[in-house]
Amino acid sequence: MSNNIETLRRICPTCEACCGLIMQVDRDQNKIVSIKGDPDDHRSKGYVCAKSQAFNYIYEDTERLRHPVKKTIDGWQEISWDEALDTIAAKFSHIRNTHGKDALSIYVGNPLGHDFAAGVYLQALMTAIGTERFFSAGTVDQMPQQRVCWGLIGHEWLFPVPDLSRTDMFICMGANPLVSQGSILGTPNVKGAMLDIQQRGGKCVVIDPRRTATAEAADQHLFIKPGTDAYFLMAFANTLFERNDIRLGHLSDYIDNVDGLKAAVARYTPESTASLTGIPAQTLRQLVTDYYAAETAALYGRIGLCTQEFGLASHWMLMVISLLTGNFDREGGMMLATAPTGGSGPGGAGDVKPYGRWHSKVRGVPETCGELPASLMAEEITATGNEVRGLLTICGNPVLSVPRGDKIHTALDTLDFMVALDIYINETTSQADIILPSTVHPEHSNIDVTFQNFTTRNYLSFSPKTFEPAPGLKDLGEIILELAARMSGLSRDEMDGFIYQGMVDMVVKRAEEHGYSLSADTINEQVSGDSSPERFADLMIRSGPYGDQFGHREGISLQAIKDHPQASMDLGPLQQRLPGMLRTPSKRMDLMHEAFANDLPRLQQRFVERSGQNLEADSSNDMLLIGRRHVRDMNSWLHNLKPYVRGSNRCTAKVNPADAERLGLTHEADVRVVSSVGEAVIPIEISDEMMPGVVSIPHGFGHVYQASKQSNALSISPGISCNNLIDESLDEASSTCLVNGVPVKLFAV
Ligand SMILES: Nc1nc2c(c(=O)[nH]1)N[C@H]1C(S)=C(S)[C@@H](COP(=O)(O)OP(=O)(O)OC[C@H]3O[C@@H](n4cnc5c(=O)[nH]c(N)nc54)[C@H](O)[C@@H]3O)O[C@H]1N2
Ligand SMILES: Nc1nc2c(c(=O)[nH]1)N[C@H]1C(S)=C(S)[C@@H](COP(=O)(O)OP(=O)(O)OC[C@H]3O[C@@H](n4cnc5c(=O)[nH]c(N)nc54)[C@H](O)[C@@H]3O)O[C@H]1N2
Ligand code: SF4
Ligand SMILES: [Mo]
Repeated sequence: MSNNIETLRRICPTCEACCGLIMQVDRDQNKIVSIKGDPDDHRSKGYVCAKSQAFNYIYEDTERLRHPVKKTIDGWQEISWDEALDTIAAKFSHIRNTHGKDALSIYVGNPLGHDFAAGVYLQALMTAIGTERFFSAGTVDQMPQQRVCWGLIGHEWLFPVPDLSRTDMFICMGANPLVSQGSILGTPNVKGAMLDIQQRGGKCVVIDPRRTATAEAADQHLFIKPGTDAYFLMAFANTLFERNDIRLGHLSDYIDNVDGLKAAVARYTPESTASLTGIPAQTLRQLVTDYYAAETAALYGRIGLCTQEFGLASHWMLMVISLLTGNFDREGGMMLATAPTGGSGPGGAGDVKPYGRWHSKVRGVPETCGELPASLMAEEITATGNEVRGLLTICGNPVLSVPRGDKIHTALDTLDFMVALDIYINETTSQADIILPSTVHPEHSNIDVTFQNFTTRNYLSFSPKTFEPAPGLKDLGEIILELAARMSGLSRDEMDGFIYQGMVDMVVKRAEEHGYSLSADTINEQVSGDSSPERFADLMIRSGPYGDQFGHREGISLQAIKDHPQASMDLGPLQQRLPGMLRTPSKRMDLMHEAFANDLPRLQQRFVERSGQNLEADSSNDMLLIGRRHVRDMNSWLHNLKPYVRGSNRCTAKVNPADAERLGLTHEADVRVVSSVGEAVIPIEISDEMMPGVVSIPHGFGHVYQASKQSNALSISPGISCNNLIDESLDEASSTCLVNGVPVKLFAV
């Protein structure tokens, strides 16, 4: 080790927890020597998980791309940035001019959320391309929550989070934050937070078809049959009405249609839903009693509630129950973060209806919040007479992460031209004609703008650039900007200037809303940052809820967090934000908004169909498939890193001993899993952590495409892709893919 060692602080960029890290960096070797949790980080207090090293392993991975490449008959060939960007712009423009804008398509994956600059410029590129065929990981993720937040609060990105540090009761449905490290629940060390609740005399309850690590840490775990949460929650609400104890609290003057909601849930009682959900009526009634007895309670749900048949209805009911019991927007309940980069005032009314403005071309599925369901990619790409001819993927691996990934892989063969902005040649990007790699986290600065909106404690963070990038690399934001500019017939600087000007106009407007005047000249004089994206962040922070308003008051700026001894600055506990932040056109909350009300007939129809089905008593091979996350995975993209794929195979099917016995399955032997669209053979794990009738297989595996250049993923942990077993079924109310509660049959091999 050299003597030129520097100690740096940054935020871990790998998941939403955003833990604070201390790194030792060898300046001579351009290497990170060690990464540890920062004990002085006010949120994580030294906590880190196994993936805290991931961004360094990625930085060092020799198979990571470090130059733009194009596909030739002789394999991948390095090309210059100018050639790459000019070719892409020319090809995409040609397709658009010849076949219209919807002959182009975009898929955006999850890691983009961890790159502030890329997020800023993405909007410009989407506008420049203008396609209705926009897909993202969001439709295999949080889309029901977006539509619920839009419907009730008028803002699709203002999500309630459980106020863990002050709640007396935490009910966690369809989430496993001890493994996922929390999603739309920004708390490093959820296990510690749950322990604190218990030590204060509070209670934690997990409702999940699997007894997860989170369930193990809770006081109570209830098995629920996959896809039935909406009925459970409607029966929960019904019980509130039965008790005649509705407490609307400080929002009572802003909530409409309580009686309509009461009528809508009337038929769903603890008794009428018990056989469907698998939760006995008495257990549900006791839970409601406990929930009321708790001074404050946070009722939270995540992926298992989103990506299922009634994702929207489930999340709608979560929010409604919080509202009916005064647990919404109050300490200890479900609250809204106040992000330092966000708007603080009333803002524009949500007059744009982010639903059904256009439809998918093949089966006419309505867009939700600007997106079509990712599982429809294959059929949209190959739509006869209306094909997608040019595709751009950004930080995404839909071939593994989206239902019918195999079909998507085949559909990609039919494209005239495909471009991937990605750091690896993997199952998806190997189908591209050009791949543009970008710098990775140690090579650019970052601000966790997205996740500051989902936190349980308000903060502002900044991660400095650690190393100068390898010579062949550009930042992802820069690449997106260059493409947006070329697609708009502008120079890079002109495009950047337009975006900057748009932000300045927004800041001037924010100032007006807050009753002070601010000129563009003052802003231009004062704004600071080492790059355009940093200056954008400075504009947002200074005009935001804690900002110095460019000298109009004491407050923070980008420089303040750069000067801070830690990578994250404490901005205090969550605050009450309603009714001030209500952005619905009426500035009120309608419990029977059409987003939910229109789904009631479908709920009722399925209730009738499913009632009477009793999985445990079933002697057939029918099972319901759910997912599973492991602490060393991150969807599909960490499987080339040896430290994270060593050890036993995690891509197994887990079933309950009773099912194993009935179906003649032996622990660690293979089982054949057959669905309506595919089949796979996979080792079985028998565990009573599974609810009878339910089988769990993780996603993100299936590294079997030989064109991929991830040799460790291919050789050490190929696994199978459960998404090849999952069809294009949707939660129709939110156009979200259904990856939990999928009917499959199991057969001993
Ligand atoms: N069956 C099932 N399917 C699921 C889920 C499930 O629970 N069950 N979960 C869903 C969820 S929640 C999500 S979010 C999606 C994820 O879906 P995706 O985001 O499409 O999938 P990932 O596998 O995370 O792919 C990430 C891609 O980003 C690239 N990448 C990583 N870091 C960087 C970077 O710094 N720069 C660039 N340019 N590229 C980078 C990786 O190489 C990889 O190609 O999967 C969904 N799929
Ligand atoms: N280690 C690791 N961490 C991750 C990721 C990863 O891949 N690996 N991915 C990241 C991403 S992109 C996201 S979005 C988050 C997701 O964060 P979480 O939502 O916390 O993660 P999951 O483990 O998918 O939790 C979903 C839970 O829902 C349960 N479930 C399935 N079906 C149902 C149902 O019908 N009803 C109920 N009540 N429960 C059901 C499953 O058993 C599972 O325990 O995790 C993030 N963190
Ligand atoms: S919990 Fe998330 S942010 Fe914290 S160390 Fe692990 S991957 Fe990084
Ligand atoms: Mo996700």
